[in-house]
Amino acid sequence: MSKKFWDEKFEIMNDGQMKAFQRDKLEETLKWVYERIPFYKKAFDDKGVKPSDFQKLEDLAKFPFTVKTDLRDNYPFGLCAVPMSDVVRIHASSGTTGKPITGPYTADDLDQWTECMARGLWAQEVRPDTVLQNAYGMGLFTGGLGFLQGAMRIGCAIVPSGAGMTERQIMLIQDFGTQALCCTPSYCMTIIEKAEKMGIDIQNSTLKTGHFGAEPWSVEMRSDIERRGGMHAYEHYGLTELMGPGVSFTCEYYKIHINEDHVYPEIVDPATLEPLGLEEEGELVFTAVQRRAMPMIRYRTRDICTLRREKCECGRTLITMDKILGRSDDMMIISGVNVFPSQVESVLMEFEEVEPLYQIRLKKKGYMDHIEVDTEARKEIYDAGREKIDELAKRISSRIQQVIGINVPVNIVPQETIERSIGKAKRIIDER
Ligand code: DLL
Repeated sequence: MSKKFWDEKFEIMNDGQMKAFQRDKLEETLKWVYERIPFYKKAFDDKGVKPSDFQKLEDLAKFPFTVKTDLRDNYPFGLCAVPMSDVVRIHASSGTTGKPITGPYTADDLDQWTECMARGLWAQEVRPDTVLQNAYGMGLFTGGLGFLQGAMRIGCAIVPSGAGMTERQIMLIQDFGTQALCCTPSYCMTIIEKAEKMGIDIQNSTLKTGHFGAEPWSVEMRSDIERRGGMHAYEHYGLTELMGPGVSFTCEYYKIHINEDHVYPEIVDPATLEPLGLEEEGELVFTAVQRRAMPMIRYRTRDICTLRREKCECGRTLITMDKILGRSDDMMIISGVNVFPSQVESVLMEFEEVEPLYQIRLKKKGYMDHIEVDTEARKEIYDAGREKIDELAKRISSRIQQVIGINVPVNIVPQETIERSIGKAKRIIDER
């Protein structure tokens, strides 16, 4: 019988032992960055803290935060603590503007990351005999190689298809008997839609599991992928600054467990930066517990989330996080209401008549922001004519009003108008 946990020692470690482990490693890490990275030395000194002020986990709150602009200001390797001779890989996030964020790894960092990925995939039914198709972008993006490494460690039969060429992805699934599919959830939707159009019964294909991440997606989207794709839709979360995917993963009960022996999580109020407690919603902040090339200290992710410490039926004791609500940068304030694209997505997905495709157009009306939602309907709706289309748009709009509390015009745009994603979907079009 195969083992239940990939790494029993850490995955079911008791709270006291985990805290002691984190404390010891964080103490080393704080010292490591203070002695090696001028940026951290200055930041700690400016705040009047020394690594020796860290005695217990709560003391971490005394230390300064790190933000994305710190990485930009120190581009490319100003926050790297080791010489290039100790660096074995450099990833980077594409970044929408300006220079990318760099992610250097030592051989040991790479090994830790690989272990985190293997842990997650193992929890998601992946085994050595699994045929795993990796359709994340291969290259600088951490998704492709992160999943490759984890799957290699387990010993899967890996199909490194990379992102895009959707018809070929479908052919590979059929011909190679792919059981596990790794890609963004929006790309999985693109694959499912394409297969349905090609008349292929993807629901009854060999696919058993999906390993999705890199962008926010609603629970409703997950159910839709499971139903139409005939697979369990699991999740991975992470970011380039911390290692890439592998920060957390869902178990079979859809609880998102954080690899807290590698990344120490906190939640803070994004406005006051005061620490918040368990079960309170705020910004996720992570500190690298044992990385060596570029260990981030109290890194503000901008991701809005809630942490929970509750018993999970899977047996893992690793702390859990809720699904990411969205990025604080993607939060829109419409008529005084805070709105994330994922909330709009949840409402849209209640409607069987619409395709899981949408874009939010952010506009200015006088001094106020307002939004419109574009989505596509199922073929039957277009076939039924204008009246049916208008009636559907009205129903969705009134449901958004009911659930989110704002008035949002909904446009059912012609078929194939909304760009199909092969990676991270672009949900907001800023037309202000
Ligand atoms: O997206 C790493 C990754 C690759 C994670 C593959 C999972 C799977 P970045 O490109 O640096 O790294 O983007 C990181 O993406 O701060 C979140 O805003 C968002 N994100 C990542 N995973 C999720 C998720 C990778 N499961 C940024 N749910 C993060 C919601 C996610 N948002």
